Amino acid sequence: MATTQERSYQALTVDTVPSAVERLQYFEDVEQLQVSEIGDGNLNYVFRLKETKTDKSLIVKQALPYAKVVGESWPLTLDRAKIEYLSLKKAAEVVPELVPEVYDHDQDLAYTVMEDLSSHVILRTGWIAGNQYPHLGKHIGMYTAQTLFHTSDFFLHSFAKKALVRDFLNPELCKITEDLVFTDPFFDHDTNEISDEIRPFVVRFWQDEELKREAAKLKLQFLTEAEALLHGDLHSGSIFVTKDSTKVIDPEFAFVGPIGFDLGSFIANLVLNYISQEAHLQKLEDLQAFRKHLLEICQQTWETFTIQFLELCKTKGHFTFSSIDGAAEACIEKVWRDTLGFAGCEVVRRTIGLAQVADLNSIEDTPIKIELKQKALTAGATLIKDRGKVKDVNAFIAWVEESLI
Ligand code: SR1
Ligand code: MG
Repeated sequence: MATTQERSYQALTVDTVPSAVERLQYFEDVEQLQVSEIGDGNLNYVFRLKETKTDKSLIVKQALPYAKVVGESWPLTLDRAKIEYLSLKKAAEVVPELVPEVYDHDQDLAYTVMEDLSSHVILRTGWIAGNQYPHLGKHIGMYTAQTLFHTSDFFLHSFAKKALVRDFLNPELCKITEDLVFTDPFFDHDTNEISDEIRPFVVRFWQDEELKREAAKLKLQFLTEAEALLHGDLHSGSIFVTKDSTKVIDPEFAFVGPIGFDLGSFIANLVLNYISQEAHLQKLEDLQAFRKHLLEICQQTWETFTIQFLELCKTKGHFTFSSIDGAAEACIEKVWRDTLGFAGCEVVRRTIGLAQVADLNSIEDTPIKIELKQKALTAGATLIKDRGKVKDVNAFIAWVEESLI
């Protein structure tokens, strides 16, 4: 039976969306807006509303009651629009410069009105084109340190933390990740997308029992470790960039989970781009320079995250974590291990699971694409199985340089 929310829900169209922003009184005349649907994600409608006369614009993002990437056969809760809205508001409390400004939210119609980021590009697109973003590592390190620390037990009172867990339960979207990231790609499941050319390699990959055991441990961590409020889907398609600015968008998968998951998602998508550049950048010197840049971003992300997180523990953390030598540092060591393991799962999933990445899939030369996908699968498996052996970010960078040439 349809819930009250579903009964009052209606999908917006280019004709009806102007009425959704009327109450904001942001535009001079909502009748004169130019409206286009620009969503290229897997789940939602994204409308851009522009007023030529004033040169003002806004984005209206509306959740659909099903997963757009699959169709109406995959129903999906509208609650995710509220989760995304609340999560963006929460992030804005600590890193307002790293998220889009949010102006309005309608729970029944499951839409959020926010800043238009048309001056930015999606990081995945920018990276595929070989563009460099010199401040990105610092920005993502800061975003993760600030959002994760301030929603963890290092900062929150125990009661406030439990309330946060309750407010961001998000079971349906978590289940998508539990299935698509931690389960299906490790088995011959019908959600996977595996071409005939790569199938024999993948069949051997599925026979690795140690790999499946380690992936199962990571899934259990994802299910049970309520460490901090995560973005939940921090891949390079969830980040808008210019040379100077970074904006993290789309936290509809937010829930209280293991801290390493966000960092792992980001690093995984960086690794996928690193691998794919062998096909995108033709000149060896360009390839080497761009890969060096990607690894610098990785290093800056991790170092900024750890420095800021530990500093916050010292200055704003609870007595237990600020006063006992090594207590916060031990957490960081665990987060590093988890980051590598979660990165491995995300690499595997984006290579053979549902919702793959253009970094690899846009490669036109099929034999090269297959070779690079095999490289990605091997790298993902190594990250999952050897996550405890790669001691720090420098060791990780050395491993990438050695094994992903
Ligand atoms: C059915 S949703 C597929 C994927 O899109 C989102 O970006 C998440 O990564 C999700 O797993
Ligand atoms: Mg998304």
